[in-house]
Amino acid sequence: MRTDTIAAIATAVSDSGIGIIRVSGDGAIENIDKIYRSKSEKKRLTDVRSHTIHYGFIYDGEELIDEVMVLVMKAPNTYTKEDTVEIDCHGGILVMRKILETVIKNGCRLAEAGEFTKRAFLNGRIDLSKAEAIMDLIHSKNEFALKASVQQLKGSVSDKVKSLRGDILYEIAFIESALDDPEHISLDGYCEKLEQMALSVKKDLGKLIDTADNGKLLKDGIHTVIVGKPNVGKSSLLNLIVGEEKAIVTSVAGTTRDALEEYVKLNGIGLNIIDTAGIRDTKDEVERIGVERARTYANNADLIIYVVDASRKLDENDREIVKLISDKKVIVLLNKTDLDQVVSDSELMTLVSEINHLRIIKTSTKENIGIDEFENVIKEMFFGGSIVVNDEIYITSERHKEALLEAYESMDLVLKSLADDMPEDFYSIDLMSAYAALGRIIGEEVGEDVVNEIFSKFCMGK
Ligand SMILES: Nc1nc2c(ncn2[C@@H]2O[C@H](COP(=O)(O)OP(=O)(O)OP(=O)(O)O)[C@@H](O)[C@H]2O)c(=O)[nH]1
Ligand SMILES: [Mg+2]
Repeated sequence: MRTDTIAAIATAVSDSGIGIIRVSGDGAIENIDKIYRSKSEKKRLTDVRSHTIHYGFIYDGEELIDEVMVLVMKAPNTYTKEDTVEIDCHGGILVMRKILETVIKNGCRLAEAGEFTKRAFLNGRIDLSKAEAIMDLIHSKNEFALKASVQQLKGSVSDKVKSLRGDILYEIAFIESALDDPEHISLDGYCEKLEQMALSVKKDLGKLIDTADNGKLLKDGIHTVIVGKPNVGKSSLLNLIVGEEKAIVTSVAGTTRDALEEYVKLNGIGLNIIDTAGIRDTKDEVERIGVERARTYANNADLIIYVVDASRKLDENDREIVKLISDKKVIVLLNKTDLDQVVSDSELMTLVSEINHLRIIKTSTKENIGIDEFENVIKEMFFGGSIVVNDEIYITSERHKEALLEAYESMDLVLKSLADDMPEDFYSIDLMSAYAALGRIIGEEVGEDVVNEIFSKFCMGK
């Protein structure tokens, strides 16, 4: 069956040095041949060898559009495993669009977002976890994210998943054969062997799941929200961490109204850090909305930085804030310690006693005191002090984590059935579920809707 031929601009749609129009499908070479003319006008792209580059011009009928280089790559050694042509043109927006239009007029259709990579997946060149890794790689915001996605693209996640699935499948097959042919295959003593295997698979799954939370935080950054009463130094802190005067700082309480978000890197850890309006009861309509937003952001945060002004008495607003954040990871900054301290250590301890996950640091954003300690504390709080980004496999996708958790639970059920002396077909049902759950990570046993959802997040031309 012939596939339709898709085309898209593969480079950023902005004025740049070169632009690339990418074309893939059975008609790729023929279609582009219709609009390509070599200098001598004798060369036909349909005759050239695979993986070669050709200089020439793109014409729309008799109208010359651009001077180009054309790459011809025949299936199957291409990104999509289909015949692929790339047109390198001059990188003007208008030129790229005109070439794309001409390509489409000549038998191609506009590709959907991620459709090239989707074809690579559907044609079996990459599995789903690798396709996701390609997308992560493009969107990487820091070195960890980049490293983790390259590892995943190289197959770290799929290899591990495939090997675990292999182990599980072996047992399923063994049980099935033994049940089919009890005369020749005995299940005597098998339970101990299966138990060993189930324990070992469960342990491996547990290890992978444990990397998921850190993996996700390292990849996306820690969602950090600065909260506190008005005028305690929240915006000053943001500016200090970011290293720029991003937020307005004044001595007027209620300066920050709208939340302000910045991405910063501290010791290799990404923080999505949000400065919010000081929380207090207020009649001012605009400020009130700001305070509401602060509460919402605080609710969704991975980390709260609660700033307290050491030079002013604690009050009802502080108690209110503590209630809001008591089940979060919180770093309390006792700020303005360069001034006379009005808040005693014991008063502060009493105030924050209901917060479970807590560190307190004395700071002065004015004199840059305590900020180094603050950075170290973040590391300790989230990564046990050290971040090892070597060859360990990190799970960075929520989708993968869910599948691993499901497989983990199924293995647990296998162990339970063993402990309860259940009949063998009970084991195979749960082994099958674990096998299927793991299959979803690499794209086996996923529905079309999941596949479409994943690829729709890609950019055009990828
Ligand atoms: N002495 C001293 N003053 C500080 C310190 N940090 C901030 N300030 C001052 O405190 C005032 C308020 O600072 P901001 O950073 O605007 O405080 P905020 O918490 O963002 O205030 P709102 O946006 O109104 O909620 C400014 O005049 C700052 O210069 C500090 O560590 N020591
Ligand atoms: Mg502020």
